[in-house]
Amino acid sequence: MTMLTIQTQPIEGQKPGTSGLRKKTNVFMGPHYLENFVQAIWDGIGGIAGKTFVLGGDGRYFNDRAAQVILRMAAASGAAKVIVGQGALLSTPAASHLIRSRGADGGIILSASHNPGGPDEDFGVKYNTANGGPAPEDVTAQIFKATEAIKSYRILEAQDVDLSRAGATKLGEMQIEVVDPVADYQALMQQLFDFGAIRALLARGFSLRFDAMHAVTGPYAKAILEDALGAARGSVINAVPSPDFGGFHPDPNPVWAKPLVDLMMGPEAPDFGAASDGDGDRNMVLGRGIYVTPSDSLAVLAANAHLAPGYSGGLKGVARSMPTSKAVDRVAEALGIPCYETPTGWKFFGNLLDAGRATLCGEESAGTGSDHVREKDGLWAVLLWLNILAVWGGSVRDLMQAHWQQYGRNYYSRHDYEALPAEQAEGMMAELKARLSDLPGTQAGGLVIESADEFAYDDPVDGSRSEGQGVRIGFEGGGRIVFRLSGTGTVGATLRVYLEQVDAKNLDLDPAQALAPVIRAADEIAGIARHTGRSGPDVTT
Ligand code: G16
Repeated sequence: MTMLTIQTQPIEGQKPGTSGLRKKTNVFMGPHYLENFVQAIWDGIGGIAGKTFVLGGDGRYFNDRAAQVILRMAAASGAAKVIVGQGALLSTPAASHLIRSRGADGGIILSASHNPGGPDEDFGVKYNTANGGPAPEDVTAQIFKATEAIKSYRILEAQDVDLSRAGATKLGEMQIEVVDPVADYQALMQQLFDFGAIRALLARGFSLRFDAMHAVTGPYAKAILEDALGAARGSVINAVPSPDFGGFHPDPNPVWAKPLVDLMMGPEAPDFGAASDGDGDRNMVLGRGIYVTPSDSLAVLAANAHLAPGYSGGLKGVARSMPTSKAVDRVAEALGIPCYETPTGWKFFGNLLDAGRATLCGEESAGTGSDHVREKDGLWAVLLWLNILAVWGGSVRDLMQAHWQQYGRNYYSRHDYEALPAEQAEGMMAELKARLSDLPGTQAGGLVIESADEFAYDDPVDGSRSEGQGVRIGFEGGGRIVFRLSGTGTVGATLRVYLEQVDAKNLDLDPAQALAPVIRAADEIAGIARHTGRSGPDVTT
């Protein structure tokens, strides 16, 4: 085996976004693109000699090839060991768990999450640190700096490593351990949840449908929901990971998981429905005839987590991303625990979880998780729901109704305007930011604006400050709009408009109706139609 040093030069645009570096697959497959970024990771973290890493991905197109390149580059730079998921597969939460449980120095996850996969779609590379979580901003800044300074990368000339079977092997001097991607994760779930109670619930005829969306959660959901818990065969659908996710977006929301939503709203609905995304960290939850917004899911899980063994001691605190609805805030208040508001991006929860300040975290973008790993975790959320329902005894609808009666209801929706020309989206945001100080006291959509600012986050653990994290508009009575540009898209700019209205009395309104004044206000305040020329959002969730 020969160690090669390949001359290269910086490639523009290798700045990690909200969650790693995401680009079109053919960009990643271009000359030196993946190699430059991987070498920049090694350089950005101060070298990898003698270190141990975890490696796996969501099985999308190029996952297998990229894994082989990364193994050869890790061996060439002196890594001691890489623990790889069989077939180069690992869900994001399972990778996070492996990094933690094996005491690894970090890990690389190959995924563009909920973005579609295939030769013409998206690919991504994400670096996680030793705590199992996404690299924080200071680390991604070092990696980006290294992409701008790179002159060469090191790679071993070698045959592919056989990743099709679990077991130990070597590449040059580096050890490779190929592991069953599901086993360790399943053991962790068994520690956190009362599998006996869930099994009994399912044995009583409680029916469920889990849509793995042709993505990585399929094998996990089959093993846990069907094999271990006894859900009827066929309860997990689209369970075989495919490189292009069957041609769909593996994004568990009412748009991309419409067949599941239709089923849950129809006469044949099972008791419980759920879906997960490309890399298994997102979740969507539904009951018969009811869709649970991710923000509500976080609030309900926080209020009832103590019903599951892993959380029976109560929660130390909760955290939500800024655009996530404030439903969980009232639960935290009632429980007498702190509630943290962080910028969008799971990486911002890491310090709070590590410091023991928060136990549960969640985001409007279909993410919920806890301190069991340092990523959001789709199947974990499903199991916590099932454990709660098994103990609580009622349906999803009953649980939501009881929750809203106690805490009031936060009607919530997100409007996405996708693939906008970047200058157009940035121009709109700049105009909006310039007007912020004039807005309080004025009216929009018939609502009185109470506050208007741009969110900045001061991390209470390490004191770091993150500015420019989205524009917040607050209305009298508790309504809210947040405007921000996505950090995960790969084409142009995506404008996200987050809409929220609180109602303590009317708990059964159509969300679109409850939110109508806030939606009108969003356009009046930001001039969305004027700037974008669009009459409405591309995706409403
Ligand atoms: C990632 C991040 C999340 C974030 C989401 C959307 O999720 O981990 O924290 O909420 O992107 O981010 P944005 O609004 O910037 O597009 P995932 O599931 O894509 O890894």
